[in-house]
Amino acid sequence: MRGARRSLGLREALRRVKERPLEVQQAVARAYRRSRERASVAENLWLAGAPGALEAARESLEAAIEAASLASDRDEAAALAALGLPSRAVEEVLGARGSTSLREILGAARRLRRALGPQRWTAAQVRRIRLALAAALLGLLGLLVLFVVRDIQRRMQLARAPWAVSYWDNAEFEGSPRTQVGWQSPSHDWGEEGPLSEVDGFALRLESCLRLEESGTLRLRLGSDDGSRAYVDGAMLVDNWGDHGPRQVSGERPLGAGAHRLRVDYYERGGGAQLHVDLDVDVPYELSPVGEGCD
Ligand SMILES: [Ca+2]
Repeated sequence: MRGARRSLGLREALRRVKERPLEVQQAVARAYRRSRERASVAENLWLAGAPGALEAARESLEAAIEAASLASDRDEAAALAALGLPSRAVEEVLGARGSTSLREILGAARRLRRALGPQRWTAAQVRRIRLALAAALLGLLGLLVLFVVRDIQRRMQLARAPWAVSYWDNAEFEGSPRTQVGWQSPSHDWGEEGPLSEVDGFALRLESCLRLEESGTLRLRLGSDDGSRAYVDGAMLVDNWGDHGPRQVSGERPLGAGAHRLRVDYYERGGGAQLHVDLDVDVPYELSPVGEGCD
């Protein structure tokens, strides 16, 4: 019997919890929901490249540990603790910030061990647990390398792409932008969705450097749903602001030779979302990332 014993599945563990006193059932259910919700939030934030994913993943793990601490025996505890086993994205988040997060993982593992309470593990079980922890840490280290490589790629893209795009998760540009990415083209039609996780209620600021070989005239047309505005060297050129469906507004301005800073602000309140930026200059020009000489 002892030799044939296998770890309990989560479904069986949750069934067993239903036989426990009501307050224990409720506490496990709360921790279970929180763990699942935070894991989902962590995954969304991670996919969006946004801050806060690490914290959400940690909260998911801690909620799972809380559920495990309420278990009646070690099999049930192990199954409930498995709630905190993060999905692939969350694992990357946990492994993404170098030694700090690895320390967090080790800390969580220690807390989990304490939460499981006094154990009478067999030597074989202890070996298996150690092997599993070692394998998990090795896997996380691999994911850490992967994340670092991805982050370098993102930064390189931002440095090369002509449009630097700052993203706010509200339509009012309130607070700091949540993330910054590089776009080759400023025009997008998101339909009923958005560029990241927010379907409605987001804002973008696009910045680029327009370099003219000689004096010329810039014609700029903004089509957007909802509002958008374009600025050249800090002065507004096109005003297409306000809550509205797809609408185009154009403007033009003579510009001297050299570098000019372009900025397009855009926000989406609800419903469909699109932004089209059409540039036309009657002399040779190029768009490049905003940087030295274009401030
Ligand atoms: Ca809209």
